[in-house]
Amino acid sequence: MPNTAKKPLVIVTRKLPDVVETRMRELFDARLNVDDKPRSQSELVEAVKTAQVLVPTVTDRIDRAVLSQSGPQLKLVANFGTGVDNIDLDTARNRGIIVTNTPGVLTEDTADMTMALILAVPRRLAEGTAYLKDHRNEWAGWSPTWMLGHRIYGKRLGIIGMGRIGQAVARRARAFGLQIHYHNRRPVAEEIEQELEATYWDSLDQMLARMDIISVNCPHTPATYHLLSARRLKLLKPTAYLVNTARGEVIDENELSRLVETGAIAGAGLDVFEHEPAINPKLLASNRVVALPHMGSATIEGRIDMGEKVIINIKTFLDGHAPPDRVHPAMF
Ligand code: 8YV
Repeated sequence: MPNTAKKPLVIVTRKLPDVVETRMRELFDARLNVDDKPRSQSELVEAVKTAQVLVPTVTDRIDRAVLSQSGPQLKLVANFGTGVDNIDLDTARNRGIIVTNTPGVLTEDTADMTMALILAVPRRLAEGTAYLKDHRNEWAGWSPTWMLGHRIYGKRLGIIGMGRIGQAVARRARAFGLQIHYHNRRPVAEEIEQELEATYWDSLDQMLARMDIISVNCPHTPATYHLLSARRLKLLKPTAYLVNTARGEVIDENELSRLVETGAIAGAGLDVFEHEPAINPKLLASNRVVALPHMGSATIEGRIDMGEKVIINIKTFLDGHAPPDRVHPAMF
């Protein structure tokens, strides 16, 4: 007998990898976004009025205004992404809507990109590439004193947020001879500290003032919004580099732009921005900044794994079980 049961309506806000979309079509009544045009707030409202499951991403603001108009059929918001700062978790909980995310599968890719920025900024990678492209016929060849950057071996790396990604960054950084320091809500397990030879700083202020490179790897939550405030950014050494592959909102971008422009810090490697996709023009104008368009998890393998996680969360939930990646507001 063919299965004639009506498939659940799952609305996906952005284009996902083909294999993920194909599987979603098989399992669900999947409304996809094949031309990948970001949904407006009113389109998101329309979606939550009809969908049983909504699959948003970082570019969708699933805020109170949207969620408070959801119909009673909306039971699950299965985010395609690990960060859930795009979703109002309290409103979701109050309306009995479960939220899931995709942790774990983008850890290594994001840590790779963080390491790439830790190398790229002090060693002036982007500047060197841009020089060759823009001055193809002018390069006079090697010079002992030209394009000098700074050594990272032996320097102090301060990681803010020692979760999965922070630890994966620390493992890589150790292989490059960096000394690992970190600030976290609480110290990590002793065996992890020992493995990473990591030093815990209870005081973020004190850590900031003593590091050569700072890497932001914590989620954006109300508690971490502008954690690197104007006051704290001023604590950085003038020789320090700042790398952010987490969320732009953790740093006061205006103040950072000012410090970079005036040379009050040595440089920044940024994959995320406070008002994405807008970027403070001072950052883009500076040679001291390597800027990337939010590419931390941008590998085809990572995005397929994220899609697979979304499907497992939806399927498990629809089958009446607890989805593996349920997000509780208290987690953040
Ligand atoms: C994702 C990310 O690509 O998962 C996250 O939290 O920052 C990114 O790497 C994006 O969020 C997709 O929603």
